[in-house]
Amino acid sequence: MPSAVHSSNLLSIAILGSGLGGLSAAISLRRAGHRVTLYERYDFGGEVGASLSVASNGSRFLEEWEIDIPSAKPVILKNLIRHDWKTGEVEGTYSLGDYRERFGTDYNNFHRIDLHRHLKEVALSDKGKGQPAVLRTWHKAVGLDAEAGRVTFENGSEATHDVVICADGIRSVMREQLGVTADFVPSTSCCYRCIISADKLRELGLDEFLENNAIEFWGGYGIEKIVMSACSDNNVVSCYCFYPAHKNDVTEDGWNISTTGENLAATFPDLDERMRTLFLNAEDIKMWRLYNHKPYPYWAKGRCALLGDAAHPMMPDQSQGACMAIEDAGAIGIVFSEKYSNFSVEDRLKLYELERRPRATRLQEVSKLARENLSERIGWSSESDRPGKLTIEEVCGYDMHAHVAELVSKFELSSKRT
Ligand SMILES: Cc1cc2nc3c(=O)[nH]c(=O)nc-3n(C[C@H](O)[C@H](O)[C@H](O)COP(=O)(O)OP(=O)(O)OC[C@H]3O[C@@H](n4cnc5c(N)ncnc54)[C@H](O)[C@@H]3O)c2cc1C
Ligand SMILES: *[C@@H]1O[C@H](CO)[C@@H](O)[C@H](O)[C@H]1NC(C)=O
Ligand SMILES: *[C@@H]1O[C@H](CO)[C@@H](O)[C@H](O)[C@H]1NC(C)=O
Ligand SMILES: *[C@@H]1O[C@H](CO)[C@@H](O)[C@H](O)[C@H]1NC(C)=O
Ligand SMILES: *[C@@H]1O[C@H](CO)[C@@H](O)[C@H](O)[C@H]1NC(C)=O
Ligand SMILES: CC(=O)N[C@H]1CO[C@H](CO)[C@@H](O)[C@@H]1O
Repeated sequence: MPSAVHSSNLLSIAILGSGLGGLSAAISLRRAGHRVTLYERYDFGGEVGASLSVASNGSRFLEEWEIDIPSAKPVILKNLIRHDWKTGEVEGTYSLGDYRERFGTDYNNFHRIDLHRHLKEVALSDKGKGQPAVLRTWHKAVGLDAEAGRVTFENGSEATHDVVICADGIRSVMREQLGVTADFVPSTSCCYRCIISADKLRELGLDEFLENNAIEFWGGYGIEKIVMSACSDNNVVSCYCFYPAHKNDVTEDGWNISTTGENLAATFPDLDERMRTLFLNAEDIKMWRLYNHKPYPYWAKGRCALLGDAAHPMMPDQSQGACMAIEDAGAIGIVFSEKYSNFSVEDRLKLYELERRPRATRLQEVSKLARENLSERIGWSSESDRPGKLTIEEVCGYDMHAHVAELVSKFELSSKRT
């Protein structure tokens, strides 16, 4: 049964794209009392992905939304570990020991597919606060009238909603429909993602990688870097392997371009032998072309706004892409809560942009800085050795509810002035 909702706040909201961003927004908006329809171009057959870490300010929203986090099978991170590139010897450990005490939640490391599956269940479930969202698969959005809130799909059908959230990923087509042209260049880095099962690792005598509850790094000063972590209740180990793009110049684009363990191992000839063994036995290996996107001039127009990678694609080097999409979803839920129901749709979306754009832009910038300098990554950067450097405190000590309220007071002042 839908729970009681103040009817003046009830809106019909479309979300275009049901990745982690779109699904999170569906959850926050149904909880805020709205009728949500998700439109997704595919049907999730053959979903792919590797590990995604969700730091406290993303996890905070998962808790706020009453997500049953254990059923998305996280590994709770306790350490960051740095290895010597060639020998694999441990060079440094940053303990996250008191993380929950300091930041209020665990530092959860999920497999993308586990988190996606669970968020989808929660968004569509009869249980939980608000009305279940409706999911329409095989609905590829191709056109958008921002003022009218009208979406056109590939087969010519249309839908009109009070609000349209465009969560259609880094290659967003809806972004262009809002008049934003992406300004981006291919990075000089590419990345392999691979996963290997715990059973396989045990067979190979590499059980040690299953016991650390850590994100483990090799390299990271310069383009080459390996980032390894376990996810899926410690049943899967996932690696991101960054290398100079010229080595094989992936030109294809997408999340599902496969390659072989031989190619992967050959890319890193002088790496720790244990990692090369892992690569040769990896079970699923994908190539990932990286791009540097400049921040977009605006996110909101009329009844529409961008969210997640569509709004702020970033380098993966601060592990904040999924977290930022979850934070966006948190913000959209706050501005569309009962508390701000006397604002127009247009103003609420502007408020969302004001809340989110500066922080996401900052994360985009510092993610780019961390691409070739591990010392810029949060966790390795707590001691302030450069003014303005991103720290764990800045990322995780951010109180969005209070910040939105503060923006609203300024927002009202500025609208009174004009
Ligand atoms: C298949 C896949 C695998 C990924 N694997 C990893 C990974 O291993 N590691 C990592 O760090 N990040 C990965 N990512 C990216 C990561 O999920 C995002 O950076 C982050 O979660 C933000 O998500 P998002 O919802 O904004 O975008 P995305 O996760 O990209 O989701 C966008 C969604 O919109 C849909 N869509 C696109 N265009 C349209 C359209 N015109 N109409 C309707 N629907 C549309 C897509 O099918 C997709 O479901 C992956 C993304 C995808 C889609
Ligand atoms: C990804 O590629 C594999 C084959 O390499 C295929 O079986 C799977 O369906 C693909 N997934 C998607 C979402 O396209
Ligand atoms: C488009 O696809 C939807 C969903 O499958 C269907 O309901 C609708 O009738 C189709 N419209 C046209 C014009 O084919
Ligand atoms: C909305 O209501 C609050 C009081 O609850 C008031 O301070 C604010 O000015 C109102 N805003 C608008 C746009 O009407
Ligand atoms: C890497 O980052 C650290 C910390 O900000 C900085 O002191 C150092 O100069 C950077 N190194 C390079 C090569 O830019
Ligand atoms: C928006 C949000 O959840 N912010 C939180 C970030 O983390 C700090 C520390 O735990 C909390 O105080 C904030 O509420």
